[in-house]
Parts: sequence; C-alpha cells; structure tokens
Amino acid sequence: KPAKVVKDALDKAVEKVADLVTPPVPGAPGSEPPQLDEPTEPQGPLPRKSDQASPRTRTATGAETGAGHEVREQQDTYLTTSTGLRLHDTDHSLKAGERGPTLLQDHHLREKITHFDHERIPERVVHARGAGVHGVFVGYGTVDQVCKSGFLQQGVTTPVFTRFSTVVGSRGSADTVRDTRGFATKFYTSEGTFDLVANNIPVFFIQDGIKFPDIIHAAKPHPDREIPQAQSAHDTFWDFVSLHTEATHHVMWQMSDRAVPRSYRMMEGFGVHTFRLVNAEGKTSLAKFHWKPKLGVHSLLWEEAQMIAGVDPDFHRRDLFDAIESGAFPQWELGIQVFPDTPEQTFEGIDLLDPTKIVPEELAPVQPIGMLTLNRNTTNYFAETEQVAFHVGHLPPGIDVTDDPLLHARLFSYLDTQLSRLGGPNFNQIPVNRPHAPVNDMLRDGFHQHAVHSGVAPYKPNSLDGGCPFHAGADMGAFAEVAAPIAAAVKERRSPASFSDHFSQARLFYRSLSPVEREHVVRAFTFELGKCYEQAIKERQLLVLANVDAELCARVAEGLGLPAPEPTAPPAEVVTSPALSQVGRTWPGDGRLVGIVVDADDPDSLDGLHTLRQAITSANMVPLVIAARGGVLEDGLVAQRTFLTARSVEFDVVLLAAAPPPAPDALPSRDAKAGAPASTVDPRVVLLVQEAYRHAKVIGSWGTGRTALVEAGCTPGEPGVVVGEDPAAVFAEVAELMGAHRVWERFPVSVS
Ligand code: HDD
Repeated sequence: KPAKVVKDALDKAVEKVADLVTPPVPGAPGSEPPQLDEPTEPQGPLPRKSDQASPRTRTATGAETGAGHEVREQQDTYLTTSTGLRLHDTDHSLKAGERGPTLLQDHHLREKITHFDHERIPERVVHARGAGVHGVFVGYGTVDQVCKSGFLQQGVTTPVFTRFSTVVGSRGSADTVRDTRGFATKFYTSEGTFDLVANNIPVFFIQDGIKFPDIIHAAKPHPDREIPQAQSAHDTFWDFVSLHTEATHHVMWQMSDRAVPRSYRMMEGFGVHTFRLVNAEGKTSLAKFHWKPKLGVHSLLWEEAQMIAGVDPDFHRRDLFDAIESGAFPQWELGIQVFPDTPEQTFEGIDLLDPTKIVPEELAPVQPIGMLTLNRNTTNYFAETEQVAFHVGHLPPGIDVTDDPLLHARLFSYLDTQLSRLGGPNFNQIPVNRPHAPVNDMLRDGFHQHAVHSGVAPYKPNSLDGGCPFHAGADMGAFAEVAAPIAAAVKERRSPASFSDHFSQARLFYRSLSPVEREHVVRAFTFELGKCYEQAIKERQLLVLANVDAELCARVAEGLGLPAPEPTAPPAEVVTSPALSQVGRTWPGDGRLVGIVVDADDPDSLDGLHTLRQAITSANMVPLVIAARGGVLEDGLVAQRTFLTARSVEFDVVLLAAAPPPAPDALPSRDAKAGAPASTVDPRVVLLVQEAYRHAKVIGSWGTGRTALVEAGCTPGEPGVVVGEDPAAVFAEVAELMGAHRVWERFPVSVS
C-alpha cells in the first residue's frame, strides 16, 4: 500500500512538471527525444558581469574614467565598522568601569584587532621588494608581418601596470642592493591580459626551471641565522654558482654595473626567453622582447649603492614615484629581435631555447614595436602593488611560448604561487588583476569569490544556458596554440649538448664592456668573494673566472690574495657587442636631482637662484636647495634639505652657490682635531663635495661657492668641475656634461 501511494504521488508530480515545462520533460511519457546538442552559433553577446568589470582607470592627471571598482575615500565620510555601522568612539574599548576589565562583548574592538592581526599576507618568495605604477602602452603598428596581437597595432592604447623589483631581498630590504631587477608589465589588452614578466638582465642563472629552488635557496640568507639580507656576497650563493657553471653568464651581469641601477627609469628590460609570434595568416616567427629606456641605461657606483642602502633604503621607489609626480614620466620603447621559426630553433649558431644566451643586437637588431609611458602612481600600495599577480602564461592571441625548459617551469609556478600568496584561486578578480577584456569563464566558487555568477550550467557542452558562453574561432580573437611539431623523442632528464657552453657568452659580455665597466666587474667579484669564508669556494670561483678571462681572474685573485688558476680550456674567441656597454653615449637628464648648496645667512649666495631653479625645472630636472637650516630663506626660496639631511649620494650633480661656514651642530672636522687651522667651510658641505667628486659626478660653482670647491680639494677647470659667474650659465654647462651620466675619466682604471 505505501508503495502505491508513492507511485501515485510521483505520477502526479511528473504530470505537473510536464504541464509547466515546454518542451516536455525529457523522458516523460509521450515526449520527443531530448535535444541536448550544444548550439553552435552565438545567440547574441553575453551581458557583461558588473562585478567582473575592469578596474577604474585614471588618466595621467588623476581624473577617474570608467567604473566598476570601488575606491574607498576617507574624506568627508563617517567612520564605520566593516558592515557600515557608524561609530562614535574608536579609541576606548568597552570596559566594566573606566578601570575595569575589557568586555568580550566589544564587537568593534574584536573586529578591529582581528582585521589587524591578518593584515599581512605572505611576501613573494622571490621579488618581494618592489614598486608598481600605472601607465599606457601605445603600439606602433610595425609588427603586422610577424604578430597579430591587437595591442601592437598602430595607435592602439592599452592601460598597463608595471612592477619593478629586486629578487633576493625581503619586502623591507633596501632598493640599491646588488641584484637582478624585475620589470614585470601587465598589459590590460582588449583581447585578454598579457604579462611580460621580464628582468633587467637578458639571461638567467639556470637553464631548467627545476633548479629554481636551488639557486634561490643558495642566494637567500643562510637558513641558520637568516643573514645576510638581500646580498649575494656570501658562501652559499658562491658555492652554488661556482659548482653550477651555467650560471656564469648571469653572474657576469650581476657583478657588472647593471646590478646596481641608478634608477628603475634607467634600466633595460628583457623577456629573456624566446617567444613564438603568430601573424594573421598563422605564420610563426621566434622573438625576444626588449625594453629600451628613453633615458638610457645608467648605474650607481657600488660605494654609492651601499651608502644609499643606509641613507635612503627606498631610493629607487622614491625616484620612480617622484619622477611621475613631477611629470617626468619615464618611457621605454618595446622592441623585438625576430628570428625564423626553424626546426632547430637556433640563430647564427645560438640556441634560442637556452635562457643563458643572448643574441647580440649587432646580429639581430631590436625593432621598435611600441612605447610604454608610466604616468600614474598607485593609490594604495597593498591593493595594487602587493596584490598584483603576474603570470608568464597570460598571453594574448599572437604571442605563444616556445619549449624553453625554464619557461615551462615558470608556466606552472606563477599560478601556483598566487594560491598561497593571495589566498586562493580567485586572484584575477582583485581589482589590479582584473582583465579589461570581458570575462565569461566557467571557474566557480573558491576562497574570495567576488563574482555573483548567473546561469545554471557552468560546464560545456550545455544546453540549459543556451550553450553559453560560446567558443570563439581564431578569426573571432580566440587564442589558438601553435601546432608546433615535436620531434620523436624519449622521456629523459637531460639537456641538449648546446646547453653545455657556459663560458663563451660570459666572455663576450665582459669583453664588450668599456675598461671602466670591466674595472667595476673586477672589484665586484673581489668584494663578493672577499665576503666568503670558505677558501675552497673562492678557489673554485677563480677557476670559473679563469675559463672566462685570464685578466679578470688574475685581478680578482690578486685582490683575494690567492694564486690565479689556469683555465681548463682556452677561452673562446669572441666578437664583442658594443651595445652591451653603458658608457660612451649621451642621454637626457629628465628627473635627475640637482643639489644646490647655499648660505642661508648670506643673501648674496641666493642671487640668481630663482632663475637657476627655473632653468633646472625647464630641463626636466629637480632642483633641491641645501642650507644649514630648513624652511623659507630670503627671497621666498625654500630649503628642501639641510646639511643634516642631505648626503651627496642623493644627487646626480652638486652646485655650490656659497661656502657656508661651520654651523654649531657640525661635527668637528679632522683638521680641527689635528690642530690644523679650522676649515672656513662647514665640514658637511666639504664631505658632500668630496663624495660627489669621488663618485665622478659633475660639480658646478660660482661666487663664494668656489671656496667650498677648493676646500674640498677640487681643482676648478679639471674635467667635470665647472666654475663660472652666472648660475644659469654654469648649470647649462653642467647639464651638458651630465648627458654622459658621470665624469668617466675621473676613475682609475687598471684593466687592459
Ligand atoms: Fe620569476 C616572480 C622574473 C624565472 C618563479 N619573476 C617574478 C617577478 C619577476 C620575475 C619580474 C616578479 C613579478 C612581480 O612583480 O610580481 N622569473 C623572472 C624571469 C625569469 C624568472 C625574467 C627567467 C627568465 N621565476 C623564474 C623561474 C621560476 C620563477 C624559473 C620558477 C620555476 N617568479 C617565480 C614565482 C614568482 C616570481 C615564484 C614569485 C612571486 C610571483 O611569482 O608572483 O612564481
């Protein structure tokens, strides 16, 4: 009997449903066979999901455009809890009497402290220290022959976010350490996001991504005491690279001036790997990406870099933000080296899949394809710079990967790392990561899901959502993997024989540098190995250097007090690549800092300074007045630095308008201690000039400024020491000399 009741109820239910649903329920008595085929034609565009709309972008002037992402303003609003409850007090917890215990009932206290307790997220395992800014990229339309990507077409403007970084140091480490720099750019193209996750060094330490944890463990601080921070000058780093000679080419760059950039604005960027480009006809080419800075490539001196790490650990990010704030928007031209996509994937004998090799620009010129302008600082460091998530697999139609084994490990790692760093798989919904192309994925749920997805069929094929979302064909902008042939192969853990040349390009790089740059390389190796404790490691690295260049090895060995070993094989004959040297060209000085020493108590020293400041600003540089005390000086001039806060390393050039006498708060000079006649000039000014001179900077002076110059031991008229009567005329000469970045002839050079 109960079975009959159930059957009747079921029959009734089926009839009811059959009445309600058209077509009849599949399988119901008398119904047509089910039509479950997926529709093949689009049935109109899908509505844009408002909660996945593009982030609100701003113009260079800061005006907001677009909509969709909330910027929470602090101004003119009531303080509330996270649920919008207005608060009347956030300074006192709720207690049983003013001296009594705090009550568990205080929900505001608990919310405030709980949120605070969880404010920090894990820092990036590498590239933790960084600075990000917004900008635009404009395509030149010069790539049609080789690449169909829409954002590269002529005049197409694409919003971007670029994050510069160091590799090894923690999030709070100094900017100017000796390290490779990251240069990652997110292009929010209308065809989907493209991330160009580049470095300022065109080669990498390793040829296979499986060794990435090894090189990073070796470079990070020692695990027992967690020192040294953000340094490669320690035993584990040199232990690894001396045992692992495929790192040699990268190490040469890391010991060169490239590893201590003057500014993020003055670095090249390199995509490192060879990528595969696809044109509209589906024809493929191989290519390497290059960023070329408009301001040229310039570096700090190692001594400067070390001093700045103490004086201003935020030097590079401050420089970037200040330049953008002042309107000196940094620019880079994006360029490509293009190679035929042959089965061998080599060019002029260079294996294009080996990320420890470059193709010299003299063999394959870099062809400009667009311009990047960084023009807007972030509103919130955490929301944007900390949460931005790059991934080498974020590719637009027209750009695909090759079989570089380093790249393949990266294709896995970048998604994976965001899961722990950003707390789950929905990090592309974070405003800074949101694509500007419409998103209609079928990814669902997970931690921090912000989208309220409509529809009932997040699977394909489906008929219940009308087959939506639809597949696109290649002619509708779909990304289609290149059908690259793979030669018959066996599974094996092995590299091709061509990957075993570890020294010829290291030598090519070293020999392409100017003598002064090579001198810096010698000193960098001597410094770094001099910080190692293990004798065997120093000796092993000297053997590596012997295989690169005999003179380099001999000089470093001499500095370490060790014998120079013989090479295991004679160093290769190399043709040099002049494009690798930073010296010998002149560049614009936009955003450079000009320190002007004045005497606050000598009105004459302020003569002509308004005109001078104007001339400096017109040259797109930043004038900073340095006086014994801060505040407003005579004639409305403001002292932005004092002898206490100014240090020579901050400035690209020092101008002396006066020779200020020692102020009461100046430390006694050495001369005074030795009983020699006391200096007539404040010792901090003398030090400022001496350091600027020592670091081969241009120095200019007029009026009584000449006394400070002479007091510091400089000779008026020697290279890079400009003396005149009129401040603006002196600056004009100084600005001209600054185009070379430094007074290179001031350096003692003993390499051949
Ligand atoms: Fe990487 C971050 C650049 C090899 C794994 N990498 C990261 C960043 C840059 C690079 C610029 C910082 C991105 C940002 O600002 O958020 N990495 C490179 C280049 C490489 C390279 C140019 C070689 C050509 N990387 C590399 C390998 C692996 C990784 C071989 C792993 C197998 N890289 C990561 C990572 C990071 C990262 C662990 C840390 C944080 C992140 O990704 O988002 O996934």
